[in-house]
Amino acid sequence: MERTFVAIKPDGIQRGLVGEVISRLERRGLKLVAIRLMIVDEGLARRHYAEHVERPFFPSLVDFITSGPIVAMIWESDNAVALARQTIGATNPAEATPGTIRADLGIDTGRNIVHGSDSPESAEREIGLFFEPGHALDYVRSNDPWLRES
Ligand code: DAT
Ligand code: MG
Repeated sequence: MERTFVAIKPDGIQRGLVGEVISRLERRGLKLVAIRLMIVDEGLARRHYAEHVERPFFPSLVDFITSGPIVAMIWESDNAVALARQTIGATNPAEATPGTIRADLGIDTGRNIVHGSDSPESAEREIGLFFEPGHALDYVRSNDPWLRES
């Protein structure tokens, strides 16, 4: 089992898309194991997006992600990182595949609703930034045998 970090960004909350985003990941079959409604401060924003520090859009990205509450989550499944990224869609909603969250719900790269870790290593790092160790729950879902053959 793999875990990935997904966050509904401030635009997703302000537009009332929290349920929609969670529902899409749930229906895909991923399992929610941790969730937190929170404000990201500038320090956390800069650490989370550290790989982009030299990019021209970095200051507006930090402003945006700190502009209102986000929903930070950990989702679990086989291949969770890739599956969540696939359900989320490409970075630019205008280029994302229809059927993905970003294509169906957005139009602009700077307002693309949701974050998803891009690798298992990023997921581990990002989970560590947003959650205390041991915060994620281990639990059995009764429909798992209907979702996975083994
Ligand atoms: P992703 O969120 O798909 O992993 P990323 O890691 O390359 O994409 O970038 C992080 C976020 O930064 C992205 O969700 C939106 C913003 N961003 C990326 N490229 C951008 C650009 N060219 N102009 C404005 N914002 C951008
Ligand atoms: Mg990224």
